[in-house]
Formats: sequence, structure tokens, C-alpha cells
Amino acid sequence: MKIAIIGAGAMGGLFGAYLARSGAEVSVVDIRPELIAAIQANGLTVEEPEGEMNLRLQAVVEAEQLEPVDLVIVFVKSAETLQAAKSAGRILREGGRILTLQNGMGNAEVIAAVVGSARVLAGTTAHGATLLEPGRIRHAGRGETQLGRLDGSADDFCREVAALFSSAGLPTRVDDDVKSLIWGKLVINAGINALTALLKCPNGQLAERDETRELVALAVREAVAVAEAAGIRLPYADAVDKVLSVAFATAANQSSMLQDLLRGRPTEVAVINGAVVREGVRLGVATPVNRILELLIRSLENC
Ligand code: KPL
Repeated sequence: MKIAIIGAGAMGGLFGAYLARSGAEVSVVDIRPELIAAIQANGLTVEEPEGEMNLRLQAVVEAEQLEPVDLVIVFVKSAETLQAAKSAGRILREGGRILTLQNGMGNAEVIAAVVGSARVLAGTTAHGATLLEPGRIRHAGRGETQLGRLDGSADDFCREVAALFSSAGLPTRVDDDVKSLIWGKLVINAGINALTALLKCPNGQLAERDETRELVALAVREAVAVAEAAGIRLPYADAVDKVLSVAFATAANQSSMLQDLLRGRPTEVAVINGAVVREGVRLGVATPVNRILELLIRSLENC
């Protein structure tokens, strides 16, 4: 299976390096020329607790520079999803699919509007990765990846992708309910990302103190109430417990929102806490904690 990853930041780089190490035919695409130049010059380096690995792979600024592929994995920030979907559509072979493992609400639907929902796979990943510099990533926490079809039950293509990821060292399972997966990750990001960005702390610190655990619980309970009102069956029973266990499993990681703020880039707060707020308004569920988190992050973005 020929694969292109659009978005060669922390998560795109991590998946690219693991897949390349397993012998998969994988290329990375990113519109940031300095990132691509670094990967072309030095490959992708992933720092693991047990040492580092360096992988050489094809890296390009424009997807159109690639041969047609069977699978495109989208790992760009939500604001760039539309552009990535258009590029992906141009390099997909007949029968090929686009997989989004991005954070936040609405990415799969944006991609489906471009290529049709039958060609879209969606899912989540609980790995924690920090982009240290272009082409250098710290793998700061492991977790499961889950994926399925946007418009139906998982099929052989999904199972093939899951088997490929798993054999590359990225344990992956298929699921028939991608809405549940996406909401499940949204609740986790609503509990971790904005708080770590505001407190400027790694994920693990949220689980260490009563005050921060309570803040997590306040944000998470609101998100769960909205998910329930939307008729979503979350993929875990105790959401606060789950979020704290992800914070612990990715203890050394800087959340993606903290990384964005530290780099002076816009964050994904609109599709995380902001999405909880918007869905809450639609369904009549109060979400004052998520609204405050959204407003604080937006204020910091503009400082
Ligand atoms: O998804 C993440 C993120 O930072 O965006 C977690 C799982 C919280 C890892 O940091």
C-alpha cells in the first residue's frame, strides 16, 4: 500500500517514521518549506525513551509531486484541512481512501465534502508527540489508534490499514462507530489541551494535583453532558478517569495546544472546547467552563 502523509509535524512525522521503519512505501507532504528541507537533508528523527531512530523518506512541499497513492493520512491542523483534502483528492488512486486522525470536530466532514464520504476513514490516536525542531520529534507517550469508515462498517481496507499500522509498532484497531471515537478524543482534548496550554505544563502535571484534577473534571463533565445530549455513546465508561489516564500515559508530552501557543501559531481551540460550546448551545447544555477555556486561549493567541 502506497501512503502519503499530509502534515509533517509531530504526529505526521511520528507516523511517517514508524511506517518507513517497517518498510512501508510512505512519503510526507507539508506546505512549510523549512520543514520539508530539514527532512530532505537529515531524514526524520524520533526520540524515544530507549534511544532515537532516524529514517530517510520522500518529503515534498506539494502533494502533486507524488505518484498516486492508496492512502492519504491527514495530520494537518484543522484550519488547513480543506486545502489538505483538495491535495489528497488529486493524488488518490481509484479505490484509495483518505484517513483523518486529527484532533477536533468536523475534519472528516470537511474531507467528505471534497472527496465524498465513501472515501473517508476517520479515527483517533492517543500517542503524544512533540515537534522539537523541523524533522525531530519526541515520542512522549504511547496509546492506541482506532479507525473506521465515516459512512459504514469497517471493511477490508480498514482492516488492512490497521494491520499495517500495528505491524509498524502503532497498535491500531478498527471500530464501526467513528462518531463515538471522535467524541471520545474530543472529550480527552477538552480536558487536557487548553489547561496544559494555560498552565504551560506537560500533560502529566494535570494528574498530579487536586486543583488541576478538579479543573480537568469540570471541563470533561460538561463535554460528556453535551455528548450524551447528542446521543453519542462514548468509548469508555468513566470519562474523568480516562482523561487523567491519558494525561498520565503522555505525562512528558506538551499538548498540541501548548506547542502551538509556544510557537505563536493559532491553536485548535475552536474545534475542541469551542466545539463543545457550540454543540452545547445547539442542544441546550450549559458549558461555562469550556467557554472560559476557549476565551482564555483565544486571548492568549492574540497577546
Ligand atoms: O491529542 C493530544 C494532543 O496533545 O493534542 C494528547 C493525546 C492530549 C497528547 O498530548
